[in-house]
Amino acid sequence: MSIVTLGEALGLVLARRTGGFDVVGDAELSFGGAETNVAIATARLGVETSWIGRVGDDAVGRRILRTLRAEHVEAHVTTDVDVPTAIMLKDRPHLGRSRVTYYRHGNAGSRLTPADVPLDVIAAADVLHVTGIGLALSPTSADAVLHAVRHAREVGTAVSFDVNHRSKLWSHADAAPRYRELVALADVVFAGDDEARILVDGDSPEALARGLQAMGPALAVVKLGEHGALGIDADDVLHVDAYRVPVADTVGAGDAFVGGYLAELVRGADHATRLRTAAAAGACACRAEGDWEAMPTPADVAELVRGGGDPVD
Ligand code: KDG
Repeated sequence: MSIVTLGEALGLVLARRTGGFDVVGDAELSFGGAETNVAIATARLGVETSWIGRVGDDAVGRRILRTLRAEHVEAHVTTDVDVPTAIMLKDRPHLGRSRVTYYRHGNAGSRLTPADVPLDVIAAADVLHVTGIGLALSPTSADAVLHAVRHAREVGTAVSFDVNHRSKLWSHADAAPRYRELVALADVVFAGDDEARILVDGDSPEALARGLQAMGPALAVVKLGEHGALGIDADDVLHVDAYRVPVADTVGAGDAFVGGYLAELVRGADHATRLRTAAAAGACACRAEGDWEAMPTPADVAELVRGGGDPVD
């Protein structure tokens, strides 16, 4: 029972005070990246997990690898000696407004190529998880994602795809055909309702999920943020409510949700359990600042599920 994710991890410089980096100098360093966030989530939930990516030969890259080791995520990385690991800045110009600025173009993660993908690692895993960010970063990164996905299909590793649209990286028009290609190759697809609408028409979460499922995947999950999620598998359509928790930061919640769902999927859990753990994991991730720091353990999930009742209709 194991999961491998593939994508970019990048340094994260997080302002500690409101005011914007124009004037605020007080910051902390961590890292982010949707695919490493999912990897940390599944590892904390007890699933053997690895991550495939490319980092620079620098302090940020080494910090990412050190943390992944500490989180029991096995990293299969290419170290790029020519360019640094990408970074992103996250600040709050004023109360209620959060701002992200990427410095990632041309940096290590974007230079991932098919040659960086260890096919044996994909063959050995039960699930390969990728996102639309890897498709957006560069043509070689998109090729690497597709190479990994095609190999997974050939060897019987299930493919998980989270649309994860990033409007700072590309437009809906450029992204839509690439997402369609990936959805058609996936066994399970995740999308926010706004992301699903890039690909299909639908006036309800169920219609959107059915539209995604009609493109190929057996399982389609539409994430609805504070309104929970709706998932379709072969037999049923289930809605799960979001767990109500005090929110410190919602970044990483979608990745925690995916991690919770995939951890239960590889264990062979039923649809309701997959969605319930996903919703609980997403809520846990909101309870502290940071991309991955608040990813839950099984005990955190169990505590929330016990305290919050059974939210699956
Ligand atoms: O899902 C969290 C990610 O958005 C964040 O960690 C950084 O990969 C990232 C991105 O492109 O936004």
